[in-house]
Amino acid sequence: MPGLFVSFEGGEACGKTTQVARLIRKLESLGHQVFSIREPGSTQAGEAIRNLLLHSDQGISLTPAAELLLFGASRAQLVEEVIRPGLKAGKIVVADRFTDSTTVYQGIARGLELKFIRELEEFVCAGLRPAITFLLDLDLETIRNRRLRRVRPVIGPDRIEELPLEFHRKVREGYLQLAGECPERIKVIDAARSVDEVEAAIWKEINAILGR
Ligand code: Z5A
Repeated sequence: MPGLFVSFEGGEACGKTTQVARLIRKLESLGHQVFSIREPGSTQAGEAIRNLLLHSDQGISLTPAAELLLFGASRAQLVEEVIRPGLKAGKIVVADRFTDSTTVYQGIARGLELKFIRELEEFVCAGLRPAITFLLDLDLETIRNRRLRRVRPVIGPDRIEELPLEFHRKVREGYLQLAGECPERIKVIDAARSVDEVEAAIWKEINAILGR
């Protein structure tokens, strides 16, 4: 496909939203056609699923299997409605989370079967995957501090953020394990540095891809 697909991954409050916005601004200033998406969400159906998964009282008792399938449903809609058309039109698509989140959160941290998760990914994405993924790696203590400082709308922590520290430790280790398995695609970025330093590290990689 002619466009470029970029994704950002990491534990909560690692700086994805901040860096996605900066990357979009920089690419636009250089004349690229670019847009961002977030997962779950970024379609009408996806945003409704997001609310159910993360915020609504109706989602509190979701089982791990139901959770997995809902993340998959949101992604299926997003891939067909937004990502593929964008890439076909030659645009740069920047995703705040994609399939690696499911592998790590539902597979490695929740313990659902990884083989089925890969099959589901293939069913939903049919070979579509980011050309490059930035894993913003952050230790749990810094995550905690950033969470406390974060200015949040009144809704408070989401259902997954409220899971115990042990879950979030598995998330961090899971991401690093995945990055070790896919070193060509997943670039580990030390996200404990300043916003400007993280941005510069990301730009170095993107610039190299755009220059090819
Ligand atoms: N999930 C899943 O389980 N399975 C899936 O398949 C998918 C998702 C797709 C979605 O939440 C939840 O769903 C997520 C995983 C799960 N739950 N968790 N945990 P989300 O992606 O919408 O939200 P999040 O992951 O919790 O991220 P966030 O809260 O939006 O944070 P962020 O985007 O990574 O960070 P930020 O908002 O840019 O920054 C956080 C704060 O730190 C903010 O105050 C910034 O100003 C500050 N910040 C950012 N960078 C820096 C630096 N470098 N230094 C100092 N301070 C900084």
